Amino acid sequence: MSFLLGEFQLTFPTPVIPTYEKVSLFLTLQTEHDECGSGQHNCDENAICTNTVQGHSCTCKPGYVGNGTICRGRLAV
Ligand SMILES: [Ca+2]
Repeated sequence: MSFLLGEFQLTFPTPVIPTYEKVSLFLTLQTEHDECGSGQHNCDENAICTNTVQGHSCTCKPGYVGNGTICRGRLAV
């Protein structure tokens, strides 16, 4: 038995035993948003946004340094 929720696929063994952990994970994924796809992120324009469960992460693109929220170009040597 499996559910397909956007980019997530949940596969449960059959028969499904809806433990608290599984139900909790299911609800978490149902309320998950793709901040990167919807533009609701705070990544620098020179950062790569990666969607994660209940959040997102920002990583500066190659050639830029920073914490993801602020990325500055690195001077070529
Ligand atoms: Ca997210």
